[in-house]
Amino acid sequence: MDPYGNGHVDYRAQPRPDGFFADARPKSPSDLVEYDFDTSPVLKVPGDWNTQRPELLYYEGPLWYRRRFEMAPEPGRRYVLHFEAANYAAKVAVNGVVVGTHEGGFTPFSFDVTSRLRSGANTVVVLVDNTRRREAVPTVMTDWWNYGGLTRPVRLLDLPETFVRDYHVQLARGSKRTVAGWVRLDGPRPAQEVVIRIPEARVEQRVRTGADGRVEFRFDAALQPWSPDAPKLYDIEIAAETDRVADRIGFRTIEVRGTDILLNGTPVFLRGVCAHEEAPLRGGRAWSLEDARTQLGWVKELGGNFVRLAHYPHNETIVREADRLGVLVWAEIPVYWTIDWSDPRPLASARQQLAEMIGRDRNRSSVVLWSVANETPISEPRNAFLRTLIGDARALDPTRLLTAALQARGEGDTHVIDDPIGEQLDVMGNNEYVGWYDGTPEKCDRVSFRSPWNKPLIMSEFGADALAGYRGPAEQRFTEDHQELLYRKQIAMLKRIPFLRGTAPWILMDFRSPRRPLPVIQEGWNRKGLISERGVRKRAFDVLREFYGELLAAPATQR
Ligand code: GCB
Repeated sequence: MDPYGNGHVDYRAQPRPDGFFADARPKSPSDLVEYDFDTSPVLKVPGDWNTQRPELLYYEGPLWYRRRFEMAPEPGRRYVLHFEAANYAAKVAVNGVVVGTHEGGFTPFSFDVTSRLRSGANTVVVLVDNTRRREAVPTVMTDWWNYGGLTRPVRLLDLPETFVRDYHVQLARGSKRTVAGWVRLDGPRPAQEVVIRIPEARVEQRVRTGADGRVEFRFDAALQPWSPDAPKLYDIEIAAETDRVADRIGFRTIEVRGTDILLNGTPVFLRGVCAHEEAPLRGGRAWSLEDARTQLGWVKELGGNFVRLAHYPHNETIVREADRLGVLVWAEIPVYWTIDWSDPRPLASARQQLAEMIGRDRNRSSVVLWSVANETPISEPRNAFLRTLIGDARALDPTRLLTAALQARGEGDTHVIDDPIGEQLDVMGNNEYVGWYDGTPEKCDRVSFRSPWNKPLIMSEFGADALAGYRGPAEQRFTEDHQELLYRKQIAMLKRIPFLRGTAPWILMDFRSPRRPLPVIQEGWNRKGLISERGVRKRAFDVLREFYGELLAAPATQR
């Protein structure tokens, strides 16, 4: 832990060329070296630092990681150091030389370290800094824990000199049988023959990359569509001359027609719930397959077919597990609340995070919605900011639907969803807390929603805090009984919205938030979970499950 950044700036606050990146040890008894990784505390990677040591629970600042390893790099190979995420800013050195930096806490990045590795002992030093900053995305104000560190796996990839850098294999927009995509090779032999194979569908497509390493392709195939009912995945192989990669990919279409969302051409209602990336039971940032299975298992137990992975890109494991289990995903970037819209730095960061999220998950059939923002206050600079993100998302991925969690404008008991950004989106998301921040649960009996945009609406948040096990009269806030009443009233209200095509109440599980100090009840936790952080289901869980059971039984609903 290095709260004053002593490892990279000196006492005049000037950069230190001899900083901790050198991983030095005293060469003689008289040598002054005021740090020592060998005897420093040990942290597990992957994992946030906050939940690993009590003194790190609230820590926000620079922290250093060092890892030594032995290897024998082979000539003609490429070595890439790959981070699935580091929150928030990371600076990486290999054998004392800085190889790169990255900002943004929830998306992957990598550095080619081929020329830096040696035969024998190697050292990697990573400075991770989760200081909240005005110009960062998210900015200083959120309602979640600022878990710091190497929160997801880090790998050293051993690759051929020319390797498959990236690929896109999905159905062409609106088509049920035309697969459209591209492959990109990286390395000194960019022009190669590439074979795309889907053995189960008898696909073997040969293409040639150009001098830029890229090739686009299109072919027809008879493919069983992926859906929550039948999450069919196909083994795919992309075989270039010097490298081959394997993946499991599902094929489905997702479109909007009027106020309907069409999955594989059939209207679907998204029976969902929001989730933070917080580990059930053990606490801290989630990253493992077990975490993903617990969370998605709960979504399934609710009778759900949809999850909103709020408020930033979650780990790739849960998205892949959603592919496998058949759960539709809303994925979002942390453009949240109070970004400084006129500062070019947050815009650049948001664009980068959006591109990195789409780049990672573009082949996941579970992901049907990209969301560009949450509860951002309307203004011309904000609208321009979001329009830029929407333009980027459409250019990067023309196959998926775009949304954002908006906030309606109250006209008495009528809530009007007319945020100008709604016009640019395919699906409107709307967060509302009628009965919690906005009146008492009875208010739900009176409220109605309308919108000038003829588009589907997902109620992307609603809910109430309740402490698991706290019982009392239904008007007593924070009791399970109050939360239960609110869910009943909310559901009755939601059923009256003719253009409603999905619901994602806030939230699956209680999560840590420094904004929630209420003693006894909150103790640093946002208690709007349907399940406590210890896995206890609250009464509202059953209310939502009943509602989703009813929807499942309704003939027009696709499961
Ligand atoms: C919201 C936010 C969410 C908060 C939630 C709450 O509107 O989008 O991040 O945690 O309300 O509990 O207040």
